[in-house]
Amino acid sequence: MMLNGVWALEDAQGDYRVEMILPGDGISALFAAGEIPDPYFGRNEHDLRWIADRDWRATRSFTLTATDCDLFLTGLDTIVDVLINGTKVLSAQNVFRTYRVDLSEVAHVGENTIELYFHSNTKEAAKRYAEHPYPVPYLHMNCPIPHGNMIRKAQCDFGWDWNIALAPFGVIGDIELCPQSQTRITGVIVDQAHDGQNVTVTVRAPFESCETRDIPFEIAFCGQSITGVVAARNGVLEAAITLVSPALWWPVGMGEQALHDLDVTLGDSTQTRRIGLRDMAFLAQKDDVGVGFKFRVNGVDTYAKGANWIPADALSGRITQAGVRDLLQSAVDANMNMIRVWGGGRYEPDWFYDFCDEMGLMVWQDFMFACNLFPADAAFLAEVDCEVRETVTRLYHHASLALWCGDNELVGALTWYEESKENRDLYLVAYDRLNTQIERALRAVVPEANWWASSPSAGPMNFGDAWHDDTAGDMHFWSVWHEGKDFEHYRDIKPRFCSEFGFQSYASMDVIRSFTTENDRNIAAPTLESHQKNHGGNARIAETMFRYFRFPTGFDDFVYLSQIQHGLALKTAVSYWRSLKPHCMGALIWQLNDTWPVASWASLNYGGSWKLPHYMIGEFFQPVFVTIVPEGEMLVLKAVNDLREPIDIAVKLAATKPDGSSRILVEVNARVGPDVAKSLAGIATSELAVDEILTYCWTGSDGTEANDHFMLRPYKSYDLVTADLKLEVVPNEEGYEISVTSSALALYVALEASIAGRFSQNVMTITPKTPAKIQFTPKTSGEVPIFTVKDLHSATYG
Ligand code: BMA
Repeated sequence: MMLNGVWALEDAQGDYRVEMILPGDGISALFAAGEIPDPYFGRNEHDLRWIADRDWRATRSFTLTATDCDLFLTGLDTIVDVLINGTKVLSAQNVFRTYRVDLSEVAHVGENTIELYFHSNTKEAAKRYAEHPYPVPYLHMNCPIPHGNMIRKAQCDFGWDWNIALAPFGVIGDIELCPQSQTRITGVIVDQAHDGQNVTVTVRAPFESCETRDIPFEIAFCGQSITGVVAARNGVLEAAITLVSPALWWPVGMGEQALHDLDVTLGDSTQTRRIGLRDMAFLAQKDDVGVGFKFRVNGVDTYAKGANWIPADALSGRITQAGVRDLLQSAVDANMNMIRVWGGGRYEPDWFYDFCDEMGLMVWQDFMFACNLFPADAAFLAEVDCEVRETVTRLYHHASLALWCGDNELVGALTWYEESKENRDLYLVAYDRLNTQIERALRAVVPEANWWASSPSAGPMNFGDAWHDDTAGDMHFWSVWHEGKDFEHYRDIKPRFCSEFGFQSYASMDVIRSFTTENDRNIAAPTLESHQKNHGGNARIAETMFRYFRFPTGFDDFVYLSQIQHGLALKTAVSYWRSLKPHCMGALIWQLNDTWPVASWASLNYGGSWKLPHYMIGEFFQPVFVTIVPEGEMLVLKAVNDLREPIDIAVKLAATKPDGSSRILVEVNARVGPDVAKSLAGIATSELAVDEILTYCWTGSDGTEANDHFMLRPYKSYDLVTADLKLEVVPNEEGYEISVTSSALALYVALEASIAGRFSQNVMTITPKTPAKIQFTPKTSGEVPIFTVKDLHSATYG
């Protein structure tokens, strides 16, 4: 019996009494009841922090016909007492765990009450901080609400450089009553051994039982089954099945995502998992340069293209499966094959990883520790131990699961705080205790798991600056955004694997409209400043525009250009790093999604629509891709092929003037082998006249057709002319086909529709000779959209 649904919520002072839907959070409940305004609108956030400072109580009743049942509670957020008929049965203190409570002694046949007493998380965190024998610092810059690091709750709930700070309370998972069974399977852990053709699947199912006789079991997988009996009362059921040449699971773009049901039955308990068969190797090996970092799937080295994932919403009550699926699908649609579940959020629910399995999206899974320092006393470590074991047991079987990573940026964080700078010994030892505890708990469940101690890291036992070390391990390369370096600086490094880098932009206009009034729509308006959580972020966006562009004309031009420069920053990095393959084997953009409407590094808007950079990502993550790499006085044309077969590629490179007139410089036809980056041609920069830019297009035998441009100097130094863009819109079955023509060179041509939907491409280089045809697919049918268009000239030369 699910106890999800409607509960009664009241604060301990008795001021509020509203309905609360579980799973859900208290702030969403207060908003739904009309007690508070929309937290995401305007500057409302700042008037709502009192909610987290109170204690709250959620109650409901339920009827039992028998009392021998267990209560399962997942995602109690966070310091929560559970009372049944007034008797306390649980004191929970870790949102990342599932708790089980035996109700047989406290419940009765008939009506019972359950109460969740939510202690103020902020007060409890502050109390723990005060009681701790030495100060445990947290990142003030990110977290307006202090001391979140003292409790096991999503760290970004206390604010982050992209998050609203509300420290919500509630329940993130299910509350379920189950009849006590004789036998209970508590996990299904699946190991795979691939020997080229055959796959041996070893299933380990820990269980508890109060049976007095032998317990029969059956494990059924891919048409085979193993049966037998176990004599033990508690233990691990273990069996292996070997399959000959089974259909394998591949990351998207490399093959199909075959998934097979695995059924494990022990006595009266059955568990089912969907298993994808794949050999997921993580290789961090010493080489001539330093330490490599790559994934090898089914024997094939795989360039990881992806982004970092943060929680789908700041308020868990607003998260839906459909919304999350849509965000992940957008990652795949932009040619990504990996997502990093970042350590300042949460372990996601089972269905999240099911979606990733289905979509072929590899998952890099952090453990939930980020940027702050953390306690390392016995009680804290005991919580961590339970959390890690439960999480690994729950998630390990997923085909998409590629890597377990100890934390986000905790090694670097040792250098950020006065306390840890002054007494590095203490904090380094505490860090190592925590990190070792995480690794031990992981290995206790899966000895052979793919493990990386921290991100970024230059490798085992290396506690140096992995942010800037491009010889070893993974990097978080933030010099362009956080240190204000030029975009070109992305080409000064050769990462082995860049697991974080990014640039910010504003949310799209429709999203901005959703949280502002007319007066707020100005880059310096207090509401827009409040919807920018990175100190100096708006100034960095504006200042970067000065470096590269003429200044935009109106507010919506500014928003447009912020997104173009966001995409340009990412493209500069990725197109170069992909050309370094196999030295560099991955680029994960910071960040995919937003938790609320905010200016941020996300390429998707809050709500899931595509910002312009997301369209650009789709282009520069294409499996067959051509780019220009400046090398001294030369511009080198490079092709990258991520496919497993060779392709024939034809590239035309021209010098084009702002009026659209152009002359061909190079035409090449080349065969590019599987999985390589290759130089195709080079031209001297001196071949370009001062007002010429490079335009180039390529076609691949795999069907790729694309084009791009490259400028030697900042855009602002070219005298662009009006391109007189014309749209011709023809309705068709899926929506609308739009033809765009221009009378001159038009850069960063971007379409906008008055209704929600997706363009087949956007952000285009259009010349009189190369018009564009775009499909627009509305999200819902009905209203006829109005299309508008911008390009660099219209937005910045007005
Ligand atoms: C990285 C992340 C986050 C942060 C982002 C942008 O370091 O790990 O902590 O939001 O940078 O600053």
